[in-house]
Amino acid sequence: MHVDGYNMLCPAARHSGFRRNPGPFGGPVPGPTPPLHLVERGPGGAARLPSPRRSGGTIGGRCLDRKAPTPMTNQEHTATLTAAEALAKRRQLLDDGFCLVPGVLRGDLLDRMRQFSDDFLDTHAVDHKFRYQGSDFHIMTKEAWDQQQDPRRYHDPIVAELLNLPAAVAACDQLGLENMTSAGSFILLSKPPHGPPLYWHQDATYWNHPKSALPWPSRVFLSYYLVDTTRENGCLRIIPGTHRKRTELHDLLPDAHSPEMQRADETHLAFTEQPGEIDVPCQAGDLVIADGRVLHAAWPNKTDTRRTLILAWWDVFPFPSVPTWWEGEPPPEVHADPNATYEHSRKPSHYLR
Ligand SMILES: O=C(O)CCC(=O)C(=O)O
Ligand SMILES: [Fe+2]
Repeated sequence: MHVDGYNMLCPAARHSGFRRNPGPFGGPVPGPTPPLHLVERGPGGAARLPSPRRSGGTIGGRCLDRKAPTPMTNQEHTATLTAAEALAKRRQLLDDGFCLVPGVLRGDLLDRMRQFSDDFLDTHAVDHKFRYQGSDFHIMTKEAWDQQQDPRRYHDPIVAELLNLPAAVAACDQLGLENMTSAGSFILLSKPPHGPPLYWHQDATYWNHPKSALPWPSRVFLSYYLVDTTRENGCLRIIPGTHRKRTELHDLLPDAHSPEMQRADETHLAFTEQPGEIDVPCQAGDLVIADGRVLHAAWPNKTDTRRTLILAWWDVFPFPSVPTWWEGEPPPEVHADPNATYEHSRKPSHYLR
């Protein structure tokens, strides 16, 4: 992929007085983002302003693009959630494990994301094992790629543009998603025309860690479908609440994206309809924010057109931090040793009750 022309904000620039967004992404935001004060009701019903936001989310030491090639005006690109809508969406993310913010990726960048993904998919074959996901291409910022130099991954300047998308930064900020960090990559997941469904799974890999029991997310995926989605072309399905509540299905599913799951055929239980499941149809460019623990799947694509998804993982509320807007006593798990290490596990543990 492209190597030239990547304009990074280098570490030195971080200390050169360049204005950084004090919000969740910690990345630069062109133009002012109007502050939004969410008012929550305290236990006694009293309105309460959130405590001052902690400053300085980072991108994990990874620099992001200093300026987007096409300047964006906040008029066009700042999220338009009202304070009440933002609170409702935060509530939904906590209760159901996901929420949707309409119209976040728009205009020129949406067009260029479509062009980029079509060009990429037209020139890269998909391994058969990824047929249920459609594709699984990891595209990184150049800087993130330089740190890993993984030949199975790619890099392109458009990654930083997407990760820094002002409307997404503003939406996450409005929701109160604090100290978000990204590894500097997104995943290109494209269901081809007449592609199969995606099995039920949850993507959390930290079930041994006490943070997997917390009522707020530790890791979220931010998804943009580049075409409108419906059941017909393979929209997302979710079982609301399963990020925190164990169901029978949890214990019956193979680990997400494991060889066992990839070998299975479509008669496997992971492809069946489930009680409580809902469709999450999207308009192209809507932002889906989902908790990494929630059970989700996708319908098959029965149309002649590719259904492409761009998905980026973000860590949020780094353990053992408590959201500044949290009311009352935080759960006991936040008192676990923050320096302890835990083996990765995709299997829901006793922390899922
Ligand atoms: O294709 C989709 O809609 C969801 C993809 C997904 O959840 C995954 O690949 O882990
Ligand atoms: Fe997933």
